[in-house]
Amino acid sequence: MSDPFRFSAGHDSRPPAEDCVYCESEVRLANLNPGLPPEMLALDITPLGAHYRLSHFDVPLLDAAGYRLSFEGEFETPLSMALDEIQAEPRVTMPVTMECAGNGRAEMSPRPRSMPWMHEAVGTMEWTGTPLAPLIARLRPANRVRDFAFEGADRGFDRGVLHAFGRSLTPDEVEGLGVILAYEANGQPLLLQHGAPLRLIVPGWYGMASVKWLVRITALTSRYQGLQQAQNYHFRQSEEEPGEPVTAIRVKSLMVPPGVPDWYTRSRWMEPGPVRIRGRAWSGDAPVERVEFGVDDDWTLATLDKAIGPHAWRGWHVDWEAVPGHHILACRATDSAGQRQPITPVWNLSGFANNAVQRIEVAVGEEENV
Ligand SMILES: Nc1nc2c(c(=O)[nH]1)N[C@H]1C(S)=C(S)[C@@H](COP(=O)(O)O)O[C@H]1N2
Ligand SMILES: [Mo]
Repeated sequence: MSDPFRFSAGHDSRPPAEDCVYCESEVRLANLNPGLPPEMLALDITPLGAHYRLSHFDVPLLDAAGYRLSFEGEFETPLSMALDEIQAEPRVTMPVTMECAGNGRAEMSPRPRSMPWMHEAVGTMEWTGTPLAPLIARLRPANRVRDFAFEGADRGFDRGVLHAFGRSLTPDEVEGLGVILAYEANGQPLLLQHGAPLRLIVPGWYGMASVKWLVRITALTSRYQGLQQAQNYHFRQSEEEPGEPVTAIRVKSLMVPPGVPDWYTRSRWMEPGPVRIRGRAWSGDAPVERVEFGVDDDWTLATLDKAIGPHAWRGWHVDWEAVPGHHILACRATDSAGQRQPITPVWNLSGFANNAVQRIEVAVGEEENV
C-alpha cells in the first residue's frame, strides 16, 4: 500500500523533525497537561482520566482527612469547614463542559509562549458538589463585599511573581452562574490532578475560573488583585492595554476525527462510502441552536442529539457519502444568542478563546488505490 498522505504533505508521512521546532519548555508543558483524546468526543460524558488537565504549578497532595476550607475577610463569622461538613450540605450533580481559555492557541503564528493546545483542552464530566451561593449567604458577608477570592493550595511563579493560583467572582456571579464546590467527578472522589479534595466549578466560563485544590474563600470590599485575575486571562492586543477579562466560553464545535490516523503526522485516512460524522458543540452563553458540517466548503445542516444539561455540550451527527480524494471537513456551531463560530481565528495577544471552525483533512481512498 502506498502512502495516502503523499499528496498533501508533499513528501512521505515522516517529515523531518527539524521542520517543526518546539522549545523544550513547551514540550514540558504539553507533557504536564494532557488533552482529551479527540475520539472521546463521541461520548457525552468524558471518562475519568480522559478529561484534559491544566495545572500551572505542581499538584498539591492534599489529604482529605486533614483538609479544611477557610472563609476569611468580611464574613460575619469567619470559619473553616472540613470536607465531610461540606459534603453534608445540599448535594447537586450536573454535567458541565469545561474548556481551557488557551484551547486552539497553537494555530497562532508566531505562537505565544504558553501551553500549546491544538483543540483538545475541552471535556465534560458530571460534577457533584454543593451550591456555593446559599452557603455564602449563611455566612453573612458584609453588604459592602464586592468580590470573593478563591485560592488554591498550589503556588508558583509567573511574570516573576510568587502567588497561589487564585481567581475571583462578584456576589452576582456566584449567584447567577450557579457555582458549586465540587468534591466528585463522574461519581468518584476528585482525582488529585483535577483538584482533590475540593474545587470550584463555574459553569459556562473558561476553565481558569474553576479553581482546583480550593483552600480559601476571602470576602473582599474591593476587587481581588491576584495575578491570575487582574493580569492574566485578559483579551489584549498589546501588553500595555488593560484589556477585557476572559469570562464565558465562546460557541464552538469539534468533530470526532473520522477514519484512522497516520502514527507520526496524525493525518487521517478513510474508505469511501457512507459514514456517520459525529461531534459536540457548546457555548457558555446560550444553548447551541445549529451545527453545520462542511466538506470542501460545501455546508449542510447537522442533526442535534438530545441535550444532556444546560451547562453541557450537545452531540451532533451528519451522514456523509465519502468520495475518493483529499477533503477538508469542517464544523461550525451557532448558539441561540446568535453567536456563530468565525471561519478564521480572531487573535488576541495570548491566543485566548480561539473558536474558529475546526478543519480536518482526510484522504479518502480504496486501500489498493491509495
Ligand atoms: N488551583 C488551580 N486551579 C486551576 C488551575 C491551576 O493551575 N491551579 N488551572 C485552571 C485552568 S487554566 C483550567 S483550564 C482548569 C483545568 O481543570 P482540569 O485540570 O481539572 O481540567 O483548572 C483551573 N483551575
Ligand atoms: Mo485554562
